[in-house]
Amino acid sequence: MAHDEHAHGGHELSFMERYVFSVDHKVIGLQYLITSFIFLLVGFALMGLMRWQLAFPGTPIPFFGGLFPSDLAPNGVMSGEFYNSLGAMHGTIMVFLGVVPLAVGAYGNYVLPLQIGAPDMAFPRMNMMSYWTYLPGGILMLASFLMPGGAAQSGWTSYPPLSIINPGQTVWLLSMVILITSSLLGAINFLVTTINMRAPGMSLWRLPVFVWAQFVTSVLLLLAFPPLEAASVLQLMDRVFHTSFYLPKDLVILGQAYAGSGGGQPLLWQHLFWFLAHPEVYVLVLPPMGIVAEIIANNTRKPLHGYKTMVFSMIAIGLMSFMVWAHHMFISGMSASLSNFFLVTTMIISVPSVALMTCLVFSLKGGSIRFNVPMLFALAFIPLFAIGGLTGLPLGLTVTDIYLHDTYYVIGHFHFVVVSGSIIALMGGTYYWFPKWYGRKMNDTLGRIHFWGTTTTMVGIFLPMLFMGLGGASRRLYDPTAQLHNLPVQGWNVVATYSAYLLALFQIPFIYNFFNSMWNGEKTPENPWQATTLEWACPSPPPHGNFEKTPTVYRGPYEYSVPGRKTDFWMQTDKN
Ligand code: HEM
Ligand SMILES: [Cu+2]
Repeated sequence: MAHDEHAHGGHELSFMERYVFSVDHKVIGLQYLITSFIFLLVGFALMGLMRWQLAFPGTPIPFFGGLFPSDLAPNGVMSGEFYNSLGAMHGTIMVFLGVVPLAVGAYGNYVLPLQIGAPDMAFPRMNMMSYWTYLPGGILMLASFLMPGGAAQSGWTSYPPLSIINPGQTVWLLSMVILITSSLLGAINFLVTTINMRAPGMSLWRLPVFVWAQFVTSVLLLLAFPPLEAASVLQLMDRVFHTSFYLPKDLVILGQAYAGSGGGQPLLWQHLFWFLAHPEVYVLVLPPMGIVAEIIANNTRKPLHGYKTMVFSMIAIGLMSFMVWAHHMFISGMSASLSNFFLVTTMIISVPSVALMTCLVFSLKGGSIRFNVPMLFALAFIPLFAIGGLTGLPLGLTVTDIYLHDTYYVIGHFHFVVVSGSIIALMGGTYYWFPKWYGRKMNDTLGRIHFWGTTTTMVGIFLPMLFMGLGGASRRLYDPTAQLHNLPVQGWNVVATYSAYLLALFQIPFIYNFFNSMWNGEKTPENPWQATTLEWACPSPPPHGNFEKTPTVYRGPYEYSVPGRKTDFWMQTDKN
């Protein structure tokens, strides 16, 4: 309270200033957390509908089928157009409204200023603006379902000329421009905060891996998003003002010559899109890796193996991620020398990625591991994410990609990365930092049920996708049984669908646990995990301004089990 008053010119904060239009990074972090969890649920629900159609094509959607307008789902049976909208919106919502805002907006916002010993972000008002552009952008994206013809239908990649046809695409593009603006505001803030706001003694080599991960991520967002923002504006012009940036001459749509077309380049969009979207993959992955590193150091009770290797690997990944984008376009038509270039850069970027994973594995060696709930998630991340990463290699090799491109193998590959990789790590992060957010612990038994249920059902969803893809099943198909070549693997679609519904059930204990523990969880002290980093050197939850007085940092982030010390952890703020 005392802090609030002097920080805000001596007046009491109203409810609105405190919880709605707050400039406090912790409140904004929690706003991002709740909002992005809700969007994740929405994205998941859309996918739940699609999964029904994939497993049992042509049969009415149970329970909900009757709720949809008859043009979208006549007699409760999903139409092809509706399927396409669900697919495009699932991908878009999960990536841009779910995982990135959760990884960066929520965890970054809450934890980064604490870990560097800062009272807040460098630009608190800009931080608030970032959230308040994200939320309307997200709502607008959802509202696009109300457009005539429904929401966008050309995948989260929105390739023209297909994307130019559908009115929902206009709203998709508008909302993307708003969301990108929000991300840029956040990225600048994170960079300036990390550079300028570190506590005395917090040199770069004393930053926790999580901070480094957020830093590299912010550089990626800052450099990769503007081209897509510009590209989206151009596509918007094609749609609304009938320019022709992406439309070739003599385009014929549904048997009719398309009046607006002429002289444009569909491939231009693909390049601009993937110039963002490949770095975006690392945006989805680096912060979760940072979380896993924090949890592993804390629960093996020993320093991370290869801290500097991890940091240099992340920087290398950051730089290289701008040189690999066209591996998504091997079969869009490019010369052999160009595709070889992108093949080679893709193989090179996998080296630092493997280095990161290797450091995490070696960090386990010789530790006396505490198998608490956050650690279970961190441990599961390693093999599951590795499946995601390694299945990417055949997609980066031109020869094998010709076969695998646009099959369910691709869907399996990147879902191992973003679901059983990123999301698993982010869930672990919730259990890990919850005591800091609310001064209470989440229930352990419910956490374990959630963990085992989630990890096993995830494998049950995504492993079948790899099998189906290897069998040749194409992605983005409304009715997989309409093609003979899909029939032999159709059974796997049923397995994946039931696993997905089970996965949904196993989120109930998590949601209950989260909200129940906010009020009824076991009370915890300031540093319940006996961790070393700065966020554990202030009260839980931290007051406005975070630290009672500016902390001084004396040592690196992971001084666990230092010989000769009474306790097995040595906080960064402890002088001796
Ligand atoms: C348990 C959770 C999830 C399940 C069961 C699931 C399932 C699916 C399925 C079945 C498709 C393929 C649709 C088709 O080919 O027609 C798909 C596409 C996609 N998913 Fe997910 N998904 C999940 C979570 C996520 C998450 C967390 C992300 C991103 C962070 C994500 C991103 C995407 C993207 C980008 C596409 C491609 C959409 C397109 O074709 O343009 N998904 N998902
Ligand atoms: Cu890529």
